[in-house]
Amino acid sequence: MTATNKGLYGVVEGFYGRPWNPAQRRTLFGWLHEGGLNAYMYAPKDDTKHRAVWRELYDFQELAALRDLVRDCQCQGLQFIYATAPGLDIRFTDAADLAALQAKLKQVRDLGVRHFAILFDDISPELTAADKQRFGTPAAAQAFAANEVLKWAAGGSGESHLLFCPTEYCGAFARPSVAESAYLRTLGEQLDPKIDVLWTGPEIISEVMPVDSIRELQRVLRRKPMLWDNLHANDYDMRRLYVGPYSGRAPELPSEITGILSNPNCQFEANFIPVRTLAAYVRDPQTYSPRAAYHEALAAWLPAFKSRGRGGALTLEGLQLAADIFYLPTEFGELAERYLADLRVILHTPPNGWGEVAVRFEQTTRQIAEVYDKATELADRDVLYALYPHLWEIKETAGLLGAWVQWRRDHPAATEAFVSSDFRPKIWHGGFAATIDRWLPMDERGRFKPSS
Ligand code: GDL
Repeated sequence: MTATNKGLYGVVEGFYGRPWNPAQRRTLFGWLHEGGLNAYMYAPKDDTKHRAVWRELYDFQELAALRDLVRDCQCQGLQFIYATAPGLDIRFTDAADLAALQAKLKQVRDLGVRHFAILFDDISPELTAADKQRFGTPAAAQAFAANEVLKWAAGGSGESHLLFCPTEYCGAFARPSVAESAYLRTLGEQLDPKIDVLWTGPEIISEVMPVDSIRELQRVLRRKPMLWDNLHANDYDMRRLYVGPYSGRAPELPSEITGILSNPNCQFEANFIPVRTLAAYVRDPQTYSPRAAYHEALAAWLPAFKSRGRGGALTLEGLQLAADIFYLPTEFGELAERYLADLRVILHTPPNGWGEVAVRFEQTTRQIAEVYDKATELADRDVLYALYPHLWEIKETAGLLGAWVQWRRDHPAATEAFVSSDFRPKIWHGGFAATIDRWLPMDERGRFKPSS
């Protein structure tokens, strides 16, 4: 039996920003099906009816669109999980609010959905005076609402399933710690044991998911958690993109959890490798190798880069170079690592000591520019547009580095700094956040100190 037989494994559309469109979701369902994954959770933060105005019912047209989505999902043999996020302003003692929640879920239940989720992430868990009087704590109030939802979701038939996202949804949020959190303990005691609890790991973005930390959580929650995995999420910094492999999750992890829902890049088309490698991990966690799965996925992704131009298609090596640059939140792929290592040598050595390093560095610099040029000729414009700002940025950066290396070669004894009209102050990496980065830079240990 594979891990997938035992739980829900797939993707949660759970990021901030523009939700995916129906065609993108259909493509996703194909990827999930092909990889042997089995679940999709609908939870786009900025779909107003999911969160901001969760009480509002779907109109006729919206329901028709949702019906199509559920059908497309289920046709691929996947579980469609519908999530609602009422936490911003729900009043737990208000019968009208509970009725609104029930009516909304009934609309979706009538479309054939049997898997639901209620999310309380990213809210301030303050209770109203009335809620406080009745429930005492946010955990008790949320558990009450979730237990009610579980009953409604079952309808008459008794067949349904509920996921719950807590407000303390990662180790870093648990107060004072996972083991001692009164909030998590109350959930463990009061949530119906059939309800699955979502967890993002030690952090919101967890590079690793230590099995011991999951076992500790199980004891408090009195159940195995389900992972909401933000490894490839990029909504928190739109300058980043993550096309590296699923990694940092041990072979023993699947037996300690009830599933994994990956919340990946906002740019849908960038998620081919994240989804494919997640599938490889889930199929066989024992033999899973992130780098091997990554190479397999790169080769499988290459056909999406067919060219319409005369410059010829992107090569596998070119694709790998770009993907190694946009790899994982705290890791570069090997070609990017090598490029950066070469750059450090070049920055800190006089040109007469560069040797082969500079030859290799300049070749890679040219390759980066070429990747951008070839990408602009892509037949699939959706793939291009998903990657565009990122490819532009590396092309421009390579341009700067190429110009600097040339200048350094031509001025080996220079004491003054390199200045180029191609890179003007306030235009090159200008703007609000970049200005703050310069005034209050963060060092490698996370310390902020004003620059002089
Ligand atoms: C979060 C949000 C999620 C967001 C992610 C990455 C959860 C449970 N909630 O905190 O919507 O996409 O971080 O920024 O992860």
